[in-house]
Amino acid sequence: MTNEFVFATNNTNKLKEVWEIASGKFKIICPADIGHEGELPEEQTTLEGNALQKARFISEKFGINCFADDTGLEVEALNGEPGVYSARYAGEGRSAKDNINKLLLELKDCPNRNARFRTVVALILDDKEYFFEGIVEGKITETLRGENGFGYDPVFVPNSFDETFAELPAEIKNKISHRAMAMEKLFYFLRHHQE
Ligand code: ITT
Repeated sequence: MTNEFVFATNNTNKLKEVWEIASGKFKIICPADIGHEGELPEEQTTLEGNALQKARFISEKFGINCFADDTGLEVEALNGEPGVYSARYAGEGRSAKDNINKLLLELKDCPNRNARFRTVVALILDDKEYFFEGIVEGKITETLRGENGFGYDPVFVPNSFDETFAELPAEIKNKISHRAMAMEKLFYFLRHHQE
């Protein structure tokens, strides 16, 4: 089996993380590398649905195997929100800072800061579909801390750590994160498939 795969994402931060997680195991390329420019559709109401829609879009357009990741921040006190709507929590086209500010406002004076990141990876391999999930539990801080990472990383402290994902070095995030868990399952599956 080839060890080159297309990761159907337009998020360069995700791509960099997956390069690091996959290093030495698989060569990961992105839609632009095979000539796709522009948005990937994600119009579903679940992480599974969106991951599958992005993977199918590239797989059908180019007739290739590929995988996609959809990720959400699920906050206990907000009944799992923003979840699948994490990217546009503060509204369509708003920045990560806007999303974080809305989150901190919603949680103002709320003692329950429990939250988790959940990543669902959808893989299309020889016309079959497979899913892999990764979850990291943690807490939402009161203020933004750190410059590393992206998205909600400055306000998320994974359990067993004192630092946010944006304060931790990338090597640590990429060992313990939701994305690392889901990708390790994907790469394990790919290594053992058709053995
Ligand atoms: P693609 O669909 O092109 O892969 P995206 O940025 O739209 O990229 P998602 O829909 O999966 O990706 O992301 C949902 C939101 O969650 C978005 O606001 C991200 O910034 C945020 N997010 C995803 N992974 C994250 C991580 O590891 N740390 C912090 N925030 C993250």
